[in-house]
Amino acid sequence: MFKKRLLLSTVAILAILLSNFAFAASIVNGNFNTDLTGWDVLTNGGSVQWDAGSAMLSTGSGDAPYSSVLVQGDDGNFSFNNPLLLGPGDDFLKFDASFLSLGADAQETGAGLFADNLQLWLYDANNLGDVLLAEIDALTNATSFSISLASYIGHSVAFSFELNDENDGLDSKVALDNIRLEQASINTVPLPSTLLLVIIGWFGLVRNVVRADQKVQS
Ligand SMILES: [Ca+2]
Ligand SMILES: [Ca+2]
Repeated sequence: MFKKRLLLSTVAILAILLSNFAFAASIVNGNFNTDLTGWDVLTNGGSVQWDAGSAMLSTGSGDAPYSSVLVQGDDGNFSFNNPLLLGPGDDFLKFDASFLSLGADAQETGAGLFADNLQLWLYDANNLGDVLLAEIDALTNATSFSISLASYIGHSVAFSFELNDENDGLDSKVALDNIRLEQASINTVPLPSTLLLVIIGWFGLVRNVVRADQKVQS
């Protein structure tokens, strides 16, 4: 009897542990070690290619919004076949982005008000609101970026990196790498009170089983 209760309580603890830690999402192939597996690509005058362990987005001749797009969680057509469900621990989206100029584009007049730029969009699979998480000018010197996702836990989303080719007279490219979801701090996750109570009860059952065995043996 005691052993049966012990087994049931152990199963309950495992279920609670899994329910608390199984919901964090993860970016598939965010380090682009060998290819662009896990990502969908769309281009409109630009290009997206795997290059030496990163994803290389480039603008092309003329200017076009969203000249090259790399997206995960959606195929680019908002069908959301494989959205990322953000859960506890998905506190930040972090990535590296290194920009390089491709020089003058003779098809651009340079009359535009904006430089080529990379936009990072969060698209919500359930129409709870799409969000422009970041807009990074191609002339920036920064290479590492961290975006808080605290407001979007529980949402099913797609992340879309979109390189815009503005009429600035130039073409640009950006190497994306190390795209990942990170927890704010791995040392500050409190144990839910219900889980603590179950663990305490489990130790009580173990003690009773040991005592019962000792009685049988004596
Ligand atoms: Ca261009
Ligand atoms: Ca341009």
